[in-house]
Amino acid sequence: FDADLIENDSISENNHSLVTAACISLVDDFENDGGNWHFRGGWGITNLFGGYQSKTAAHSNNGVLPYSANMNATMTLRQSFDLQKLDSLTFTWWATAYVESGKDFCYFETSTDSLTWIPVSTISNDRLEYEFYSVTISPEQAAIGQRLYVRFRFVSDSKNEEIGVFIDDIQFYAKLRKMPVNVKTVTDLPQEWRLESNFPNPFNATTKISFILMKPAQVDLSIFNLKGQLVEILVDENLPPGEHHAQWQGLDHASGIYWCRMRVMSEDGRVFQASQKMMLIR
Ligand SMILES: [Ca+2]
Ligand SMILES: [Ca+2]
Repeated sequence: FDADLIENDSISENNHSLVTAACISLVDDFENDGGNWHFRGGWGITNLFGGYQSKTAAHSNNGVLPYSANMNATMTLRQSFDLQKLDSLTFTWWATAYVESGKDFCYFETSTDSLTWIPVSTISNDRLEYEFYSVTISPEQAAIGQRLYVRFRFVSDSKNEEIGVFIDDIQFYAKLRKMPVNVKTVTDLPQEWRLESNFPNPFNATTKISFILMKPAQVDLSIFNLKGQLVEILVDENLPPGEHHAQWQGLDHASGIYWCRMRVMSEDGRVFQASQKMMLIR
């Protein structure tokens, strides 16, 4: 895995408190081996067919076509995640599938004990091109020490075997729980807005910035370079409560670190500000 630790600082001007959060972004493009995964019942790595953007991909029958009847093959990530430390965990991947419709399936499943598994996403059948999948898990009621395990599971019935399922460029994006520097002050933080970490980060062409408003507010979301110069204004308007998204196209800009700054003016005139670092890699 390529692991990046990205620090975000979010500062509330009115409360003199500092909240820090970190993100861990992990990517597996299967170009080396399948060492991050525990394969059972058929899954394996293949370069016999095109992967997503490059050759190697995981295949539901180790590159052998067609797949077998009565398969129950699993590809389980060796790493598990401590749910207590996470605010959210997002899994994304690219997949293409040619399987008997309504009879043979590929699921993405999660478990907290690696015994009982719950399907949370199904890879659709007969896609001519790789399709993007995204699953976000928000572990709000995690018990102390509770971990999350993830796997892909391919099942086939007794007849009509087809080409199978290819999966590539799996990404895990873990947003770590915010660690308050001063707990007493942080409990007084107004829960009126939140700037989420942009995704992906680092990014190459486009990154998505999300924020949440609990109440209507005037929002200014702008990009600055490291010299503090304004690069682009993404949002400058009155917005209703809810989750909002903005995209920043990095194509016209040089590689490097940029700041995304969110200023929120609430209806009673209070101003809050938060910034986060974004890395553009061209
Ligand atoms: Ca690949
Ligand atoms: Ca079948």
